[in-house]
Amino acid sequence: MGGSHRSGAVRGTVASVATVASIATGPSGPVAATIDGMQIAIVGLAGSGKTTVFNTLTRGHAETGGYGGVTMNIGAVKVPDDRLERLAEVFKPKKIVHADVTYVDLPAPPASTEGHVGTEELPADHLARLRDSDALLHVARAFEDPSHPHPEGTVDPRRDLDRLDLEFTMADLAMADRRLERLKTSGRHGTQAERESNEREDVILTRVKEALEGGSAIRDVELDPDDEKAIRGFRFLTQKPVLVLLNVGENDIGRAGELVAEIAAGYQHRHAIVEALSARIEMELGELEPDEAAVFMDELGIAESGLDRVIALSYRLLGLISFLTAGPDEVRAWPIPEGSSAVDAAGAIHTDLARGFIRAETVAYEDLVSLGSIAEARKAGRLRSEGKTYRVKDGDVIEILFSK
Ligand SMILES: Nc1nc2c(ncn2[C@@H]2O[C@H](COP(=O)(O)OP(=O)(O)OP(=O)(O)O)[C@@H](O)[C@H]2O)c(=O)[nH]1
Ligand SMILES: [Mg+2]
Repeated sequence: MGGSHRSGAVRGTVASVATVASIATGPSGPVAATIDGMQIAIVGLAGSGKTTVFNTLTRGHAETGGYGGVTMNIGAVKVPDDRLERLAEVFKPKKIVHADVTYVDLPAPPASTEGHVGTEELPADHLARLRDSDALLHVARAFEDPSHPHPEGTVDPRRDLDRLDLEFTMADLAMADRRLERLKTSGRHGTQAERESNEREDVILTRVKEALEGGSAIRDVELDPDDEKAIRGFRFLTQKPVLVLLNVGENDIGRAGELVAEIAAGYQHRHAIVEALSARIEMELGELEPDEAAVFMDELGIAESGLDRVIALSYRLLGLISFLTAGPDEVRAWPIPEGSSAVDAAGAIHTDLARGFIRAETVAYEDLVSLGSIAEARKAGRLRSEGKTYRVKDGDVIEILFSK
């Protein structure tokens, strides 16, 4: 036992919580990505603008316009957070570390035919990425472009959304059916505990199957936490939270709000958000220097880039909040699920901090910046001592005290 320590002391020795890997992505070359952490799959019909959105988010240069491309692109994106810059003014750290989210740009699944579920015919690595993702970013084409006619002849985002949703519904249904079939034959064997667990699974999957057959997504089925846990392993596609992104044309930015309202009215699902973005414009903005971008935005009559909003929305969709750590080495945002406790927060930094947790010294971001320093916050009684079960709030600046 080495007495009590502060989280800042070990942070220097914990190089990085995330692992970095390179993933070959075909013609567009390798894209470095953070594998750990949350992943969002960008899905949508062929030519809807998925890769353009991916490039926008990651400031990447993956090839677009393949129309039915087969390349998977993976990239990590920093979650914008002005608070880190403000804290850096106070702490003058050596570095600033943003929370990040990984986006995976997946080719459109082939259409289903009699006896074949298109989504299941995706290459194994693509399907695994899709199933492992924590949320979906569903891009639907809302832009007109005579040089790229829509294969259906008309631009109709609602129709396209439904089409892909139906593909995912069929993929989930096929999986539920297979499992129910198996439970029917082998479910009666095993120990009593196994048989009971099989029966329970049968009941939940039957509900899920009925919902899917009725055209609902699993995200709309009311499942209690135990039910959810029982089917978590299936990684159902229609259970994932979804951000619908209407990819509007450069001439339609003015009526994007109207279109969002119209589509959202017909897309009332739990864990679903509808937003609009002009992917082409955002991609071009991302390639400009900040002052050039400001001029371009002025010309287009747009007040703010939609990009930060989309990233922030995806973060919220994942149910994440950020707590902050600040010191002379680094100022950092840490993503944790909403509802996490102080000891969970400690564990997000390092397992040693969770194991030896003594207490968390916490101050709200607003208090810290208005008072100017930790010492002043302490004097003003705004620095609180919190125990293991404290429910962490977004923007809490935390230092963990722990024993080794
Ligand atoms: N005019 C216009 N064209 C766009 C916009 N977004 C994408 N495009 C164009 O539409 C075509 C398809 O865009 P991609 O981003 O490659 O679409 P995708 O969904 O990745 O396509 P696949 O991967 O082939 O399924 C490209 O030629 C893009 O330049 C937009 O907002 N406006
Ligand atoms: Mg693409």
